[in-house]
Order: sequence, then C-alpha cells, then structure tokens
Amino acid sequence: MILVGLGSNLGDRETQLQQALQRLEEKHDLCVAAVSNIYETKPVGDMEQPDFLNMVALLETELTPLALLQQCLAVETDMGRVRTRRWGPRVIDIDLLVYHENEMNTPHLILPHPEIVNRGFVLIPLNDVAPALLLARKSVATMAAAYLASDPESVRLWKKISWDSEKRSFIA
Ligand code: PH2
Ligand code: MG
Ligand code: MG
Repeated sequence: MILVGLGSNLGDRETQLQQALQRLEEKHDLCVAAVSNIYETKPVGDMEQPDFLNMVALLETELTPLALLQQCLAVETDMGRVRTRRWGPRVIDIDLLVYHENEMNTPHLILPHPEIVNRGFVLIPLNDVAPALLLARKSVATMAAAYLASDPESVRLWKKISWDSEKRSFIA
C-alpha cells in the first residue's frame, strides 16, 4: 500500500487537490487507485493561516520511494508552490505517508511518516482508505476514532468523493 497525504489552503483548494493527482498520474508510470473524502481542517502548528482541505490517496506505482518523493515535490513546484515559512500556507502539499512495509529514516524521507499518528488531518482521511493499516501497532481506525473523540471540531467532512480513473477527476 502506497499512500500520500495532500493539503491545500490557498486559492481554489479543491481544484488544486484534483490537479495534483492528475499531474502525478501524467508524470510517470503511476496511477491513483482510490481517494479518501475531502476534509476541511483547522491549521496545525501555525494557526495564523486559512483552513486547509486535506485528503489521502492510494497510489499504484513501481517508482522507488525516493523517485516518488521527487515526483511529488516536482508537482508541488510545477503548481507554483513557494516555500516561505515552515508550516506556512501553501497551494499544494503532497506528503509521502506510507510505502508498503518500507521503513527508512534519511534526511529527505522518513517512512512511515512519523507524524501520521498525531495528525487528525491525516488520520481521519486515511481511515477512509486504509482503516486496518497498522502504525506503531495500532490500527488507523482505532487512532482516528480516538482523535475524533478528543477533538471533534478540527476536522470536518467537506465533500464526499471518489476517483474517476477514466476521466482522472473527482466524482461527487
Ligand atoms: N500541513 C502542515 C502544517 N499544518 N494543518 C492542516 N490542517 N493541514 C495540513 O495539511 C497541514 C497543517 C505542514 O505540512
Ligand atoms: Mg505536510
Ligand atoms: Mg510536505
């Protein structure tokens, strides 16, 4: 299972999420197998910025983890992302969360992403596509339920979608 998390809080957020997936599919031997619903989420870390739309996508690809990471960063740059302050607002952020059973810890990439378990804006959408996935010996479903119980406000369902693999777009 290969999973990426997407986030946007500047401009036309939904279109940018969709464009990011379209551009990932265009770039290389890669396809979007499934998507979570879209959630509107309160900013974490730096509160002085607009609310995000967040989602998670399940990918199929033969790219290595580092090659896939490069593709994600290239799409961010192509879409006009400018890195100003850490955790600041962005048109698109694409984070590699999980790459099969791969565990690695390098300066550029840590797998599985170490912050998944702390972030409602990742756990809740992840629960749509991979509820049984185990991270730190707990299932995503268990962690997502615990997160919602402790903080029901910060992540809310924004739009129910699935992925149309022929049109390469969201269907509501
Ligand atoms: N991304 C961050 C920092 N804070 N908050 C929300 N709600 N959603 C994000 O995607 C997000 C964030 C750094 O990547
Ligand atoms: Mg991020
Ligand atoms: Mg990122």
